[in-house]
Amino acid sequence: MTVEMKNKDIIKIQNLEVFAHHGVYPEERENGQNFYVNAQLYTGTREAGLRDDLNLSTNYGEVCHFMDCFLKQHTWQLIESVAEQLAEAVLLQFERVEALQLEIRKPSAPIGLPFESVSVCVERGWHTAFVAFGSNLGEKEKYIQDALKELRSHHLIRVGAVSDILCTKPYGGVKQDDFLNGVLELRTLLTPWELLEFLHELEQKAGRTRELRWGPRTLDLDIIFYDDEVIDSKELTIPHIDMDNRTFVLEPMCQLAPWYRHPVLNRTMVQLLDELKSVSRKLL
Ligand code: A4P
Ligand code: MG
Repeated sequence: MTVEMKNKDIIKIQNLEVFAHHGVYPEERENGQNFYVNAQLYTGTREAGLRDDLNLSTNYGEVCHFMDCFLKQHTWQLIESVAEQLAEAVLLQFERVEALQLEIRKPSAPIGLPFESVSVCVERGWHTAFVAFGSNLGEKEKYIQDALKELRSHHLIRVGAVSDILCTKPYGGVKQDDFLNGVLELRTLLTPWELLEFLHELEQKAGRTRELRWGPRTLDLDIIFYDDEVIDSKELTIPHIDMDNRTFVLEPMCQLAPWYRHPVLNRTMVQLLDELKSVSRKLL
């Protein structure tokens, strides 16, 4: 999966030298060695460039000092961990950085053969997801509000706009109580699978049991979109497989992002809702 780079502008840092204590062997962790960091920060530079104003950009000096401190303060065995943790820390610390490519080089790795350098490269960034929520059992409103609170307190998730909460008739043929439904937008550093896992945890916290497909539930959290990704796997289908047949998803989506285009159906949310309504009219 590649990070969506909406911004093509790059601030590049090459071969920042940091003396630190990462390594599998105890002597590496004790004695330390030089690491070299190459970073490409994806961050809009146009406004700052036009106005010649550092406040509108990311200060590369601050980024270098931050990376130097971070790598010195921690100790990991693997340069995979160094890269992973440093990428996350930079993305959390510098809000204008949307994504980054990071290479951690370790030219003095204890390999016992002549070599120039080993390195790990990662590409990480913020992703935008739309999550639909629904409840039709027990304290419906409370389950939804509790989930929103948990989502807001996850350090790798930034909840943005939340739609109105609608009362909707059950869809899918199972006789059951009315639903409360809505959609929220979030930005996250989690992968789609990690986000799904967290949503499942929240469903479990709400006492969700899975007895009947499409049956009553205390809390249902579905990923509708994750950037423009198209994912078909055993546990996850993105865009959500049935969203275009559900007014209780399309109406809140139209409130949040009417212009958003479904990456497979190639229709905006407004178009999908209009089409669904005209099909239902024809069926009446
Ligand atoms: N899964 C695959 N893709 C996704 C995705 N994009 N987001 C997998 C979330 N989960 C996804 O879901 C079963 C499995 O789907 C998950 O374990 C996950 O790996 P589930 O929520 O456990 O099972 P379910 O809810 O019984 O089935 P399903 O098909 O997910 O039902 P839905 O789509 O959740 O619909 N009527 C109204 N008015 N409002 C509603 O909210 N909801 C449903 C259930 C029926 N009728 C409704 C409503
Ligand atoms: Mg579900």
